[in-house]
Amino acid sequence: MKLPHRICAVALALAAALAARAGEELNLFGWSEYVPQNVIDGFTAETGIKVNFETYASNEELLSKLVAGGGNYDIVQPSDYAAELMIRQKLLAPLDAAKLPNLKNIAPEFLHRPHDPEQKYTVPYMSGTVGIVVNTEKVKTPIKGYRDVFQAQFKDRIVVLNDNREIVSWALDTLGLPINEVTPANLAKARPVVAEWVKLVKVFDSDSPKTALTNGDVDLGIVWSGEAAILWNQSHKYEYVIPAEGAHQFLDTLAIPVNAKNKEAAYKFINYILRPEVSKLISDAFPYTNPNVGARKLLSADALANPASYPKSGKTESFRDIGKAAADIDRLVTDLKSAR
Ligand code: N2P
Repeated sequence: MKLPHRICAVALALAAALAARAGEELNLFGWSEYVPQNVIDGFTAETGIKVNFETYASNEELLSKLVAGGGNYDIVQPSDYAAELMIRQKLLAPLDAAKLPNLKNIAPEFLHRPHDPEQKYTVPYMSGTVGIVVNTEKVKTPIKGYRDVFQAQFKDRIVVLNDNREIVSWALDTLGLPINEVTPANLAKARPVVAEWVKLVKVFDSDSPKTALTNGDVDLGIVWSGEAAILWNQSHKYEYVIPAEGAHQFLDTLAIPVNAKNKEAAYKFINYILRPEVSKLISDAFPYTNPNVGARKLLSADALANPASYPKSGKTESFRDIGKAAADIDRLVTDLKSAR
């Protein structure tokens, strides 16, 4: 065989191998503004696995799809409390740790948390808090807690997450009630507080609450820490405050639904995400609290000094699965929002 023919044969074999892999796909259902496109593209370039990416903006959206048996996903990205519910309802596949050697990169304090004590179903993705962001060029009074945000003088100058569980937890914290004790009695106490608050809010947005601040629509808000971290990187006039009453700290995870069709591809993707250099790309785009020790070593001093990504102090607490009470929260906030 002459050389050009040999090259041709090699090319054909390669094309065939690629075609064989062309069928491989991965259906990812994750939070919006959380998984950068360059990470997905890097994975596809390396593995040939095509990633179909669908997004949601709340755990409740994810759960309503999955609990109803809908969707055909290979990876989902529940927060801790939603993962806890999914484990309880047997919606997640137990993980084979042998297929996730890069799990060793996760710092121990992010493992074996109450939602998954045996670390059997979930892999930490990013952590963060929900806190107050203030445009200090526009707001001159000190803002330390929820009550300082929800003042009549800030009517129509506030953005908050479009997330019922979050909003109710701020009211519970303000009343000094435990955020995971969502009893009818506590909800009755929270109701008038939330009723007042929703009237003051201009924008409810969980996808990109930073946008209302950058385009000058609002001057302060209660947002995911990564959103506040992006604002801080744009300008230090945006201050991040962990509410004095207490803040919700979340640990978002990656997990494989029990009925996933492409489990091998899912393992490959999760293990890929756990590489320090890949995890660093996530932090670059969405500067939440990175639980990956190797990735943290790759972050710049500036990134690590971002007060929203890596707050130095503040009282924080995690959400737990609250079972049926979640529906009570939804009803309460939906009611009050429609009455405003
Ligand atoms: C990303 C939202 C992140 C975190 N847009 C909420 N748990």
